[in-house]
Amino acid sequence: MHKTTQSPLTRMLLENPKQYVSGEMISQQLGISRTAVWKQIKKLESIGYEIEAVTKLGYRLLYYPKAIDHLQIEQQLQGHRLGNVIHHYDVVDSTQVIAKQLAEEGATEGTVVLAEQQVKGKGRLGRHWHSPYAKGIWMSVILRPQIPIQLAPQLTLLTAVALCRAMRTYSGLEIGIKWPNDLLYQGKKLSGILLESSAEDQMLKYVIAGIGIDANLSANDYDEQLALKATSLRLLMGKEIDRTELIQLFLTEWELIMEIYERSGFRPIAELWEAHAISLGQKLSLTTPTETFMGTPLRLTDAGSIIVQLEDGTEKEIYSAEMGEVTSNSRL
Ligand code: BTX
Repeated sequence: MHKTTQSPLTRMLLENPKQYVSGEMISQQLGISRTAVWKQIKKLESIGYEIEAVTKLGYRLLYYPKAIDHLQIEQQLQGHRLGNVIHHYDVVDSTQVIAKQLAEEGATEGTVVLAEQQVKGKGRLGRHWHSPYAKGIWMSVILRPQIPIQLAPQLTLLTAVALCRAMRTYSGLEIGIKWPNDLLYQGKKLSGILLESSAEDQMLKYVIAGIGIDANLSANDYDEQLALKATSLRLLMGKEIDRTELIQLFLTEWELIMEIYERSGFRPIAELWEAHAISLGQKLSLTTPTETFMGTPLRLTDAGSIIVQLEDGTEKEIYSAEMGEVTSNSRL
């Protein structure tokens, strides 16, 4: 479970916000060597603190992460379907693995697993999900939907709709969905969704919905490669994101969208999805497990696949593909 660190060094930096505290002063007050001070600074940086070091001036605290208050979320969501049991870890391999284990042990629907850091965060198709300490929302939620396995893609789209709406409400930014489940702002990825399911007799037994949100990552938290294609809400909004509030907002929105789905089926969800989509009506490249071709995604089907218009005008149904860059911005 998560604990907040309050070392004597943290207190010194916190007591002098926005000011430089010299290495010598820290070393004298704490009775440790300058090298030991530097090592402690590095340790703080590894748990999400952002500290500027300037020769002759010393260290200045630029940012420190506020912990997620999972008890507050649990309290607020008592009686709700999602989020009234939260397991909050410090550092884990992947929240997906822990949630799967809990699901196998019979954990109820809506159980949430949160971690401050993931060292083996999972993306789709074996890709890695970068999950630095205390900077994002890295969570997995156990769902127990009573639907046949072939409808699982609908859940991914439903989750993307709920997440997109919650992030739009929180940020006021026109965040959009790129099929099937990337949330982007001006071409940069802010969030990823990974659904893993277990089935029995063609019915879903449980689904582990993994949600990664780049809430408070700074530019330094991305390597060169990722900086080209990813960004965080904090970078876009210029202020710290309250992770507790955003998680609560998302879980509430998600529950609402699930109720619409159960009451009225997938059509209203597909309409919401299309209204938030940024990949419809744009010509782009599509890479399926077997080929890459150009096409213009037109609409969602009720199975959660997408109808793409090919260059010769014919239409093709796509179940799984990576969408490339938009090559023409002429919407149909
Ligand atoms: P995806 O396969 O669509 O996206 C993975 C790709 O996204 C990577 O190859 C990389 O290019 C890029 N990427 C990696 N990390 C980040 C990041 N932090 N921000 C933006 N882009 C990134 C999407 O997979 C599904 C991700 C689900 C992550 C959650 S976190 C909680 C849960 N636990 C877990 O292990 N995975 C899920």
